[in-house]
Amino acid sequence: MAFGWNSFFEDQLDQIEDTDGLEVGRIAIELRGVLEVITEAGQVSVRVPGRMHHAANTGGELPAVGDWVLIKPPLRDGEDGWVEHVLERRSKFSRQASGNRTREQVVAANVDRFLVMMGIDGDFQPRRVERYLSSIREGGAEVSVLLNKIDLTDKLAAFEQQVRDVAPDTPIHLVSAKKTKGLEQLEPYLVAGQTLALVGSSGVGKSTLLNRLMGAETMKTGGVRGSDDRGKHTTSHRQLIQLPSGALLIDNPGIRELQMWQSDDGLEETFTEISELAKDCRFGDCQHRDEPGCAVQAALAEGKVTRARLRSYWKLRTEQSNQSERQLHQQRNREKQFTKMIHHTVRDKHKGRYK
Ligand SMILES: Nc1nc2c(ncn2[C@@H]2O[C@H](COP(=O)(O)OP(=O)(O)OP(=O)(O)O)[C@@H](O)[C@H]2O)c(=O)[nH]1
Ligand SMILES: [Mg+2]
Ligand SMILES: [Zn+2]
Repeated sequence: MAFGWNSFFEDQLDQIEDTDGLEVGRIAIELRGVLEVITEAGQVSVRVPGRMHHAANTGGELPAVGDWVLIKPPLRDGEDGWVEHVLERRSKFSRQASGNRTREQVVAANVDRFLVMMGIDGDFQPRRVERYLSSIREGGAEVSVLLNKIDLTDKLAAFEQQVRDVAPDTPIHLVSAKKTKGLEQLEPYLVAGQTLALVGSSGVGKSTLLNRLMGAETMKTGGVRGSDDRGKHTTSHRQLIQLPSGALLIDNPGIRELQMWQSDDGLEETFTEISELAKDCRFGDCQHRDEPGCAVQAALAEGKVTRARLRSYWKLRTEQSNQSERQLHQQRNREKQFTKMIHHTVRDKHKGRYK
């Protein structure tokens, strides 16, 4: 089994009691509730059974593109199969799902390295990169930044510096997907069995890059949109494909607004210079605002940390703690409803809704 299968997943099979009649596969596409799974026998359409939805706590446990699953294949042609088990993930990148509910959406699972893409055009917003880096690192994957469309400027150094300021410890690659420039820098990532994923706003050139790496027009690409119709995306669903090198690449629809799900450690790793300084603050819980003996404020006064950087640290910190509070609140509500839920499940079972 290719597609990134390795001993981490293989070992889990021994822990599962009854695998009779089940097949192993990796989720390659998710489209309106139907998952396309790549198995040794080919591609199979499967659905997520109701009991998995019921058992899901935050939504993050539900199978996502990149997950390895055990499936029950369809009995007849034209029918869908079912997901039976989701194998433990090596990494995940989650965000708060759009809408008001506190709900985790896994953008992609089991990704080794995310490529955060930004264009040198209307989309250029370095502050957004900090958000991506925090969320991705929290989920345990590596990350690099791709600054695309370098053919559109002759002031490249200035753009690059702005990205470096927000991603001091992250590999940054300057490329033009369309003009096939700088792509040789990505070769070390394109190792057989490694899974990469492209993320970024709509129109930054994710699918264009995928096509270049694929050497074929696999994905549809589109124009860059004005602010009036930002809701439209050229790529409408996530898709995992195997590149000629044997590496796997997940193309994602553009993310309009990345609301963080969790990013405690991710934040610390993204603002390393601030977390380093913070060790010398007088108070362990220093917010680096106006506390006495704050090493971060001292560095700010000396010009070693920029105000913009500190401001964005505060902003993401606050967002993160609000999010944690909401999650905690929801968890409590769930516990309260637990007995009620069991009741319902038992009743539904009696109605024969479950196989
Ligand atoms: N000038 C220039 N244009 C590019 C480059 N890469 C991509 N584009 C153009 O940018 C537009 C958007 O490209 P896509 O690849 O569809 O962007 P995407 O990130 O996949 O967008 P969504 O699928 O909506 O998320 C297309 O018109 C591409 O031709 C580049 O390096 N330079
Ligand atoms: Mg696309
Ligand atoms: Zn401090």
